[in-house]
Amino acid sequence: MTLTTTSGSRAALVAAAVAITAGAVVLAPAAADAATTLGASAAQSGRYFGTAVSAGKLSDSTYVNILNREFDMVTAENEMKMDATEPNPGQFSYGNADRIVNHAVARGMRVRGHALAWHQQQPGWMQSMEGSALRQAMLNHVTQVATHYRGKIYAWDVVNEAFADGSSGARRDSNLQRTGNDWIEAAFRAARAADPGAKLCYNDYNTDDWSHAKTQAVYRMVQDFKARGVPIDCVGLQSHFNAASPVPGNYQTTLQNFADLGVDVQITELDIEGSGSAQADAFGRVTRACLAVTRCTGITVWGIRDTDSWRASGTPLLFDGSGNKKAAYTSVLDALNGGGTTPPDESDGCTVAASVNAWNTGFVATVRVTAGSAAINAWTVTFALPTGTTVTGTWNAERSGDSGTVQWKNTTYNGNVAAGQSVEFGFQGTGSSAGLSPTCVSS
Ligand code: 9MR
Repeated sequence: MTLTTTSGSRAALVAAAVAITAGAVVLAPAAADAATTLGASAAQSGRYFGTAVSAGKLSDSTYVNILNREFDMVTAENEMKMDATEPNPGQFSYGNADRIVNHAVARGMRVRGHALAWHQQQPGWMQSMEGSALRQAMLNHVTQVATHYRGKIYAWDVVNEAFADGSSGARRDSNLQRTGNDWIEAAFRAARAADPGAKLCYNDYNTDDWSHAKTQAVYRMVQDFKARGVPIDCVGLQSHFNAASPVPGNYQTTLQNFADLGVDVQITELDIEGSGSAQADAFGRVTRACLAVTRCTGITVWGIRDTDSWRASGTPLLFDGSGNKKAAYTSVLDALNGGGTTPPDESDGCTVAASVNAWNTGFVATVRVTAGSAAINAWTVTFALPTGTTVTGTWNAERSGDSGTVQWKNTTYNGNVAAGQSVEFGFQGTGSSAGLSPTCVSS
């Protein structure tokens, strides 16, 4: 079987006999029709625009005015977490969370639930638990809280931040993880049983860059859940960005690759430290990346004014401390209204396409790297290979690894590629070539 695909972005999806979801076509409304709020402009393409909300600020009129005017989705910033909702074992406390939900529902806004199970912000009594008693307490918590809010939640962050940072690709060590590797799927099954109408999401940070081990690890878990019928509907990318962790050039690729697993993708806690046009450009890029991915269903920013932020000194939000719209706000609004330009680093750089000749025990892949609108000097192509697949040979590239996440870099003679031109390399492998989704990064 030979199958070739290309994509218009840095990555191409290559799949043998697997349907490929195309990117969304975003129709730009005529200028006269452009919506004037974040929620209304997102709604033009069927998406939502949300914010984290603190119950304690619902008496602040500036805050509430912006909330009611701009947003059509809310997330309780802290009020639905385990410590807030179950301060004592089996004794549930919903006062502050209910205030947020009631505020939203009364105004036709929807609610993202955050979060049913997490290693942080556990109540004291749970922090000291381990083993089967903790597993039972966690499942009871998921069941009780999801049942209390049954029918009122658009999407639940069922499990939050369960993977380790760094290059291990491992689960994060925690008391919940030590109850057994199946704790995440157990939480999802309990949530589905309690509220069958809510979308069930896995939510994490540092999962924005497609080449990061943590991103790959979450991708594999979602792929595995879908394959085994574990109920999962969405992946939340928190997307907390700053100078040390900027919006990656392959962000749209990451969104698309998760979406291609058959889940919705949501940007769940967006904030970008900075100011002025640099910050505005970054917010615009994130917004356009979501708009370009059909199953990226909405964006939530992690607070309203800079002064409401968990990292206020980085001024990472869309409104200043006085509630004025920042350049970042205008950039997001323009993007939602179909304006703005393609992010430069999505049209520069490289794209990758592969054709696969497969037989029952192995395959040969011929991989084509194409430079974008500018020449490139070096390229790296990453494949996340299926479990059990091993690379046995490579030509015209330098390879690291032979299974799992494998990278091919240019050799001394094929790193320089003129704008719009291509080079080819190839590899041979044993095992399955199904579902391959290579990405390309260049410099
Ligand atoms: O913004 C939240 C802050 O008020 C809390 O003190 C903090 C406690 O862990 O949690 C913050 O929200 C986090 C969210 O729940 C999960 N992703 C990271 C967010 C920022 O830390």
